[in-house]
Amino acid sequence: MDSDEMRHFIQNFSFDRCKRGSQGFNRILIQLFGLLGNGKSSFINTCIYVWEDQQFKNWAKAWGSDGGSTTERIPYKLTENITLVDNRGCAKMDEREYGEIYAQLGNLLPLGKKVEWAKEFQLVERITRAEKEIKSSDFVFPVFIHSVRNEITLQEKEDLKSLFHTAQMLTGVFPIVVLTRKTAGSLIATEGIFRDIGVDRIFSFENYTQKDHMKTRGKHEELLKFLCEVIKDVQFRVEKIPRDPVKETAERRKFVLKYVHEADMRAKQREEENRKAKEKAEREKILREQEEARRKQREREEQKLQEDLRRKQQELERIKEQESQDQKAKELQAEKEAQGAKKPNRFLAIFKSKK
Ligand SMILES: Nc1nc2c(ncn2[C@@H]2O[C@H](COP(=O)(O)OP(=O)(O)O)[C@@H](O)[C@H]2O)c(=O)[nH]1
Ligand SMILES: [Mg+2]
Repeated sequence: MDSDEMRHFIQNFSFDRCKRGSQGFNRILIQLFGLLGNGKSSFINTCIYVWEDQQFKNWAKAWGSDGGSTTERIPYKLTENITLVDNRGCAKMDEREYGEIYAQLGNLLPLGKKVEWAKEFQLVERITRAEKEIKSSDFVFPVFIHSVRNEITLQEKEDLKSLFHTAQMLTGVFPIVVLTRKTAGSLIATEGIFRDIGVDRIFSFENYTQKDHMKTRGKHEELLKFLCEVIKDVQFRVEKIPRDPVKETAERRKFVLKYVHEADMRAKQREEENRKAKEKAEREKILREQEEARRKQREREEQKLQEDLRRKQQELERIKEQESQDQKAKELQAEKEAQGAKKPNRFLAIFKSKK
């Protein structure tokens, strides 16, 4: 198909024209997901720019600190039957964030509602409250957005694998991957990682941005190809398999609520374990400090004892020295006296001679 044919194909897609009829569906929601800053909003801008063929605008409020959005799930209508859905995105991937992603992929959270609403309630409550607003006539198509600039670790690869399989279970579609910033890292290596995970449809883009929105045929065609691929996949899924959107939505809700509940329990258990570990570490620290204080006290007492001993020895040596000096003095005295007794008495000798 050339560009015009692709445009025609996209513009004219409608569930009513599918072989089995609409079966209760009336639009495709292309639900973007992925970590914050990977180019979701910019990809929406690119889609609108290519599709509407008008002046570039930052429609999806890309490059804001929180993705620029104040809305939980923001819909951008592309055609009567195709809507793109952006979201705030999360900064990390953990079980709680997965709950949010599953709720979005399951189309269980309202579209176009301000985030303030979401802040007040836990996810389970938000899902329950949104129940009446959710249209089961939406066919959710998951598209994972990843920037080639961000390398994927082995652990992240494992996490993504399970995320993608759950996405497939929830929506019936294995996610398509859109790589953004395709020249900012190794495109081949990144594609390889996603292929390992099981992704077989990968599109790569250099998004149109405020700085660089010079139109190129390559980007335009790639984007139209992407939209055609989504439509063909949706057609396949509704033509080959009989569907019951109302029942499917109820099942998705059940699955996500169960997941969120179990993830909450696991998180609480982890928090409890962390609290206990912290307490244990605190107790051990106190014991170590007490032991250290006792050791220092023993050291001080030992030092004092040594000092006393040393002083006493000195005293003893001084006494011994004194005694030995006294002894010497006595001996000297005795010697002197002994010598005095041996000398002849001079006066007695004179007296004897005169006689
Ligand atoms: N050069 C380039 N910049 C991009 C591309 N995609 C996104 N960006 C930039 O990356 C930043 C985050 O993009 P944004 O669309 O807000 O990400 P989000 O948080 O996933 O919605 C912005 O500064 C965008 O201009 C791309 O393909 N090429
Ligand atoms: Mg964003």
